[in-house]
Amino acid sequence: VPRLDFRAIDVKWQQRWASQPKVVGQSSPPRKSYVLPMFAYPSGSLHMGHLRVYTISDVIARYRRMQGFDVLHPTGWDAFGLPAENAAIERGIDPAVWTEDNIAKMKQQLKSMNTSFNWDAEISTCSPSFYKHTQDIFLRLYHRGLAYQAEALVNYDPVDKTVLANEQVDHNGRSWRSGALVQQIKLRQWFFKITEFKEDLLRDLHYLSDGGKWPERVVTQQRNWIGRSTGARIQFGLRDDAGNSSHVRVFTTRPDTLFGVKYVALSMTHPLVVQAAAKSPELQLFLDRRASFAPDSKEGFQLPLDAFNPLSQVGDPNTEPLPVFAAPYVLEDYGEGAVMGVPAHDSRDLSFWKLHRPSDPVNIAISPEPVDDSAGHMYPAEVSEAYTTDGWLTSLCGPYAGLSSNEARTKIISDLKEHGLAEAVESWRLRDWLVSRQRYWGTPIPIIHCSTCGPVPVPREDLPVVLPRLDSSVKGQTGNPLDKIEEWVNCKCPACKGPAKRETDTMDTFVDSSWYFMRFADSMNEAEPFSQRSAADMLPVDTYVGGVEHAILHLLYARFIYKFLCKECLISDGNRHAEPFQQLIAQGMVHGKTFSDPDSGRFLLPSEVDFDGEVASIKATGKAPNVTWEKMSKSKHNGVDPSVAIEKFGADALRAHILFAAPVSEVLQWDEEKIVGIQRWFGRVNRIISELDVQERTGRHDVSQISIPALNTLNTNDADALLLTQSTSKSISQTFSKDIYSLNTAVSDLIKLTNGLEAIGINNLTPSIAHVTVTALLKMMAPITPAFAEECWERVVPDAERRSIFDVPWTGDVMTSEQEVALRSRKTSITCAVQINGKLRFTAQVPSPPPKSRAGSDSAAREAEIIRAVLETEEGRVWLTEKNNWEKRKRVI
Ligand code: ANZ
Ligand code: ZN
Repeated sequence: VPRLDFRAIDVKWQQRWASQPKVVGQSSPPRKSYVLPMFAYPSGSLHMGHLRVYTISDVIARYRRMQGFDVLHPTGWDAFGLPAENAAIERGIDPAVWTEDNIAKMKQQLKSMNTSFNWDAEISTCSPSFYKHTQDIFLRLYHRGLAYQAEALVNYDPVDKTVLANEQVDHNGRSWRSGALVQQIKLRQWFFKITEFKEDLLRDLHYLSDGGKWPERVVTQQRNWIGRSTGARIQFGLRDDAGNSSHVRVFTTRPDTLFGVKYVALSMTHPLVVQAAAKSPELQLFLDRRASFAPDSKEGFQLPLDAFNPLSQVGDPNTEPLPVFAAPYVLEDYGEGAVMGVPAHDSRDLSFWKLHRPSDPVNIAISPEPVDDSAGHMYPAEVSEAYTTDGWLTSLCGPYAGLSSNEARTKIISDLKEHGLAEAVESWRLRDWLVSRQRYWGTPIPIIHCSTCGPVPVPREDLPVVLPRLDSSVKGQTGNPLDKIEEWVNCKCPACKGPAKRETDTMDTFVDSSWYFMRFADSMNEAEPFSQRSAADMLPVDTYVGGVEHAILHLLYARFIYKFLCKECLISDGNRHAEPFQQLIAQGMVHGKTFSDPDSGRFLLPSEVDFDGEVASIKATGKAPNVTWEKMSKSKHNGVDPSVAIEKFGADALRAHILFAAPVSEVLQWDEEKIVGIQRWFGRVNRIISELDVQERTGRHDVSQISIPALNTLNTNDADALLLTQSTSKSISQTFSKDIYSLNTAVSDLIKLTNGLEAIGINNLTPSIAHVTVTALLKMMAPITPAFAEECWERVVPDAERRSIFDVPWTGDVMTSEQEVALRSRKTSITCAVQINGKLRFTAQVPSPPPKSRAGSDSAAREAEIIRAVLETEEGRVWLTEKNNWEKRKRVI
C-alpha cells in the first residue's frame, strides 16, 4: 500500500489539469450549464468562507461536466472599493498595484484548492477592458432616463468622506465599513431608477420561490425590501392658532384603527413643518439637531396646529382636536411623509405617546376577540405592548363596532371616499439606487459637465473613461483624489467643444457586481459588454452559489440590471422570467473554534492554550478554557488560514471535510481535529485500490471484460457489493443534481460505501465486480476529491483506457434496473418452511443460498445466517422464543 503524499498528489494533478485542453461537453445537442460562485474581493488572502463557496461550486461544476454538460465555471475579482484606496492613502501605494498583487496571490490559493475554473474567462472589475462596459451600461440607462442626477439628502460618512447608500448604514446609524456615525447632508447625486422595475422585481419572486429555486428566506428578504404595502391615503383637517383651516394627508396600512388615532406626526422636512419653522426659532433649533437623533428616536416637537379625525366630518361624535408633531421617526420619503398616530396599535406610536403624553389615555380600537371586552380607554402606562395584529373593532368605533379589521378597512375607506377624504393606495419601500461615490477607486461615471450644455454623456466611441494613475502624493490626503487631478478633470465638451469638466464621482461597486456574471459569457469582447449570441448561449446563470449576506442588495441590483438588459434586447430571455440566477445556493458561515478565559472572558491566543493533554487547558492557569464557535475575527484569535490548512491536510481532505461538517445552508463549525476522520477514509480507499491493483497485476482480472457477468455466476459478496454501490450512486446522483443543500450526505454515503466494500473484502469479489464497484466509488468521489480520485484512477484503470476520470461519463447506475431487481430478489426471495417438533408452523424469508461454486464451503455460517433471519421474523419470535424454550429451539429447525 503506497503512502499517500497529498500535497504531491494535489500538485501533480493541478499541473496536469492546467496543461490539458478543457474537454467540451460530450452531449449532443450540447447542453450548457453555468455554475457561478460569487466572486471575491481581492483582499489579499482567501478566508474559510471562500473555501466553502468555491468547494461547493466546484463540486457542482465537476459533477455536471462528468454528466456531459458544457459547463461554464468562471470567476474573477470584485476589485474596486475602499480598502485599496485606503491602502493608497495610508501607505502611498497605487491601488492598481495593490489590487493586482492581491489578485495574483489569491488566484494561486484558488488553484491550490483543486478547483476547476475557466481561467480563460477571468475578469477584474477594475480593468479598463471591463469597466468600459460598466460605463456603457451606465450610458444605456442614461439614454433611457434611468440614470439621473438629483439633489438628495444623503448619508455621509465623515470618516471615509463618502456618501453611503441606505443599505450601507446599519440600524444604529453607522457606516457598514468605517463604523462612523453617519450624517445627513444634501448633495447632488447620481441615481439609477430601479423603482421603474419594482413591479417586475416583486412579481418574479414568485417564479424564484416556485419549486425552491431560491431559498424561501432570501425571497422573503427581497420581498420585504421592495416592500409593497396596500393601504389608504387619509385626509385630516387642520386648524392653526389663527383659526385658518387646511388639511394634511397620511399614509396608513391600517384604516381600521382610525378610531384609535391620538395625534398626527409629520416628517422633519414636511412642507407644513418647514412653514412652521420659519415662524418658530425653537422648531428650527429642533430641526437642526436632526443629525444627532438616533434612528429609532421618539423625539418630537409639537406644532401650533390642531388636527381633526376625518371620521368627525362624516358624522362621528369623536371630534376632539388632535395634536400635531414634527418627529424624526416619520420618514420623509415614505408614503406621505406623515402618519396618523395610533398608540394602542402601533409600537412606535406607543413609545412616542408614552414619552410625550404619559397621562393621556389611548383608545383601544381593535380587540383580539369578536366580543368586545376591552377597556376602551387605557392609560399609556397600563399598555405594556401595542396590539398590532388584526382583530375586531371595539364599541369605541361607533357604526363600525363589531366588524372585523378586514371589513372595517374596506368600509371606512369607501365611506370616507364619498367625501373625498380617503383613497386606497399602494406604497413601496424600494427607493432609487444611489450609485455615485466621491471616491477614486471605482468606475468613472462617463459624464462631462459643460457650463453651456449641462451634463453631456461621453460618446460611446470615447469609452472607456480611464482612471488616471495615482502617485504617492495621495498619501495622507482626504476627500476624493480625483478632484485634485486637474489634467484629468479638465476636458473638452463633446457637444460644443468648449472647455468642460469630467464628473469626478465614481460608481458604487455594486454596479460592477450587478452585471459581472453576464460578462463571463463573452469576456474578451471589446466592442460590447457581451454579444447577443453569447448571451443566448450561456445566460442565465443556472446555479449561483454564495453567502446569504448578499441576499438583498447584490441580488436585487443584479436582477434589476438583468431585467433592464433583457428589455434592451441584449439578452433574449426565452421564458425564464428575465431572472439572472435560476437557482440560488446560499451557504452558511464558517465559524472558528474560540477559546476564552472562564474568569476574565478574555479571548485566548491558540499559543496560550495547551492542547497536549486529554482536554485543553490554559497554560497560565491550568484551567479548562471556555470553548465556543464564533464568526472568525482577528480579535477572537479564531481565524484559520486556508493556505496553512491546505499545506497541512491537502486540498481534497479540506474539501471533503468542509462538505461533510455541515449541511450547506448551516453554520459550519471549523474543527481541524475532525479532519482525521476524512484522512482515515482516504487511507481505506487507498488500501482498497491497492488490493484491486494486485488483482489486476496478477492477471486475475481480464481488463477487456469489465461489465457485469451473468448474475447466476455472482456470489453473495458480489451481490452485496453491487447493490450497495447501486444504492449509493442513486443517492449521490440525487444529492448532486437535486439536493445540493445536503452535500454533507454525499460524503457520508461515500464513506459508507468504502466501509462496506472493505468489510466485504475486495479479494472476496469476482474480479470484474471488484473493478466495477471500485471505479464507481472513484467516479462518485471525483467531484469532491478530484486529485485523489484521479490518482487512484490512474492506478486501477489500465493504460489503454487511461484518460482523466473527468472525461469518463458519469453513468450513475452500475447496473440496469432489471439486474438490480433480479439481484435483490435473488438475495431475499428464498422461502424457508419452518417446522417445530415436526409440525409446519410458518414460513419465513431468508437470504438465498450462495452460488453453487461456494456451496458447502461454509455450511456453519450458512446455518447461522438462516437461523438469524428466522428469529428476526415476528412468527419466529413468537414460536421460538415465547412458546418454546431454548432447548427445544435448538432441536427444531
Ligand atoms: C396607522 C397605523 C396603525 C399604522 C396601526 C400601523 C399600525 P408599512 O407596512 O411598512 O408600509 N407610516 C406611514 N408613513 C410613514 C412614514 N413616512 N414614516 C414612518 N412611518 C410611516 O408601514 C405602514 C405604516 O407605517 C403606516 O400604517 C403608518 O402607520 C406608518 F395600528 O398608520 B400606520
Ligand atoms: Zn458644451
